[in-house]
Amino acid sequence: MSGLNWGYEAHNGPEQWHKLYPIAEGNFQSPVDLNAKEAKSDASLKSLSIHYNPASIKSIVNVGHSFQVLSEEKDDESVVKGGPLKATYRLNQFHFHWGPSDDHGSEHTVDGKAYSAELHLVHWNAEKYSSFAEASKNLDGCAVLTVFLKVGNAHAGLQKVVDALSQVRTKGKQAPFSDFDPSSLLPASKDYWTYIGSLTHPPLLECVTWIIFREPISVSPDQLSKFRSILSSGEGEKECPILTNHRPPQLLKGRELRTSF
Ligand code: B30
Ligand code: ZN
Repeated sequence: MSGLNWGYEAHNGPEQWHKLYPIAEGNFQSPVDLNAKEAKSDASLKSLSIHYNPASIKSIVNVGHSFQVLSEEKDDESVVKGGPLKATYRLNQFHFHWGPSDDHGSEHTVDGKAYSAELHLVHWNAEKYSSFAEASKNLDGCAVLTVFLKVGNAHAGLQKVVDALSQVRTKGKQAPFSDFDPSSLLPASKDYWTYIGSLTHPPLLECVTWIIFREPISVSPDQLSKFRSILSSGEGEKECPILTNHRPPQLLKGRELRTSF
């Protein structure tokens, strides 16, 4: 495994990452299992305040291990605050994790059970830091709003994202993607789990306040299969679809796992 080509296969996957990224064996790694036995309900947790401006969303890009929808970062137009957060966190991008079949693909699990896929809305602390890169070096640097995807009916908001995937089929491709409201991907209930952890792939930095919604959104088998149709290979290379991109749960190692419910 060389520095640039970590991935999700046996030779470069989650079990190998610690060789180049020793923090993989740290005390604040993600994802984790959201276990009812470990979780403590915390009545003092405030409700979340989430404001997204569809005009902040600018483009979609294939990054080789996934695709990401990018938000403009120059202002506080799309932010989350409240809940466990002590600052306002600005939206940087959102992306998904999935698996080779519909029955697993989420990173976090609930009482040992995986969902089909997982959405990460990635934010950084723009009150204290000047970029995502700088923020990610600090424990209070990032906040990831997380939504589970459960296989069932097609999701209308998600379909707009799925329809754009044909424009970013190969690694490195980027296309305009605008006027999308990320709130359309949130569940009705804002009940959540929260804990302190890390980015879920290299560089695995321990910088994330995880906020994970209890209620999943739906995704159809056809929508999920389109996630798996994008390629980790570049244009003109041998076609290699991204069939899986989720890290398994890591140990909680004494961390607090709180619920708003
Ligand atoms: S996650 O939400 O914990 N899965 C990064 C951001 C979010 C997560 C994991 C990693 C990260 O490293 N971001 C900055 C550098 N990245 C771009 C990216 O956002 O994610 C470089 C890259 O590798 O393309 Cu993937
Ligand atoms: Zn992620």
